[in-house]
Amino acid sequence: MTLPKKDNFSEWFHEILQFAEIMDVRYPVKGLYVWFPFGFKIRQLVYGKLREIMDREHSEVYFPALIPETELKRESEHIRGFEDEVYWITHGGFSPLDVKLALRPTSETAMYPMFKLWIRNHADLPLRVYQIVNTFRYETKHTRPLIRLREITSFKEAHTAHRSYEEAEEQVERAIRCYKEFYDFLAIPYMIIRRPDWDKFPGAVYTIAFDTIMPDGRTLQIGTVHHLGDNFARTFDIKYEAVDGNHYYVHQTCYGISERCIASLIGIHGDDFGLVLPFEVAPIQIVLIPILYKGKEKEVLGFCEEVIERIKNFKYFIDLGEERPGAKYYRWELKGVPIRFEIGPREAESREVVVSFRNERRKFSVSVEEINEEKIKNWSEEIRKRLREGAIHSILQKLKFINDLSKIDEFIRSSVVLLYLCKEKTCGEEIENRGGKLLGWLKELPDFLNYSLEGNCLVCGEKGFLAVTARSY
Ligand code: A5A
Ligand code: MG
Repeated sequence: MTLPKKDNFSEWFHEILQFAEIMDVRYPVKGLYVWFPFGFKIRQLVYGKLREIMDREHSEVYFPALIPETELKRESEHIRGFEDEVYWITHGGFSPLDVKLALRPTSETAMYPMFKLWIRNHADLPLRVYQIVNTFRYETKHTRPLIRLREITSFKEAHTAHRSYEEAEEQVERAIRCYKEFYDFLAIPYMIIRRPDWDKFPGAVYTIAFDTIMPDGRTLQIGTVHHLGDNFARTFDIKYEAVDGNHYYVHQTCYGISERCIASLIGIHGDDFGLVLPFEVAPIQIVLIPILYKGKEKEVLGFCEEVIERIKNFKYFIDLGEERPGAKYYRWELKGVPIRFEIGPREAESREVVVSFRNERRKFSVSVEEINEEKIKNWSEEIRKRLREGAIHSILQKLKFINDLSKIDEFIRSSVVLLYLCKEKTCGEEIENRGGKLLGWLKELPDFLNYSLEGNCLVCGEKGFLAVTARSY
């Protein structure tokens, strides 16, 4: 059994989840998968960072997984968007329920009836909460582990309420900053794209998405931020008493990230040898491989102890197993351990360590005296920087800027296409009819692109903005 080459991305992605023990895909319900212990540790580390970021300005809550049909159906656009994806609970034992219960596809309609009770006057605002829960969507497109699930196991959803449309808009910006920090931490490059009006979240005024590009050239939406205006407030009658004594509807936002963040982490950084992880989210950060020769064990192991003393504040593992060093290298590379120390008699003698970075598979030696916490933290930063550079390099190869309508057919099916487009639906359709999906308009320019955000619409020639089309997951 060997891992398929990453060029064959779909197969590689599927196999690596099993090989590296991230997800077990053998669970007998379509679209549901099992986290292995190793995969779950990565999840814990990744979501630990997400929690750290959210906890600065949000309070964590927990709302029930079941939503009464009466609440779910109150916001008409929202339910129209989700009705074909909802799982229903109709019975308790043998008794039919008076009110059917939905398994939450997302939690607006679970939370907002309670927001009505929680929010009394302006002092209760802004309200900012989040939860990390499972949600259920009866997806009809091809399901895939970590990418399109019917039980999303790691749905981080934040919900906020504010005094005005403008304050909610300011929250949209804050949410974007949170998600930037999170994905920069993971060294995942992204485009921040405002979705077309006809493709926004059901019930939202507008939707801004984070999209990344996977190695097969398809884009993956790895997070979304929605301005809800007062749409849900009107439906759920969420009002506050202002300083002037009048009652006004709140304005809301919500934003979410799922385990797609881990799909992008694995898919974008991994290689033919397996997982490649940023140092901070690796369950094992440094592995020591002692190379033991008869008669030299004591020197080598003694020297290893000395090295361990210097890295004990990190997650390290010394592999004392019986296998050959090569077999150990292979296993820990598969698991994405970012840093490997090889320590044999020669190293013990010269008081040096052979260091190998997983991302570059390049070896160099350092003297033991140089190994300390600061050094490792520098290495960690260096690894993150290189991972991001590598990811950008491969993303740029999949992007194609087009300024001539006649060229579009050549690239629209094979590349992520950048082009100028106005906001008219007819112009968007003209492009989509040629085979790509319009993701929307770049809200800001990523640091890896160098184009003007404005130009003439390629279809009608009127004022347009830098748009992106793609084949997407
Ligand atoms: N309440 C808001 C936050 C919401 O539900 N937004 S959303 O529908 O866009 O979902 C948030 C994010 O979850 C998406 O951006 C996408 O990255 C992820 N997501 C959506 N459906 C998914 C699925 N079936 N499997 C995995 N991730 C999914
Ligand atoms: Mg959907």
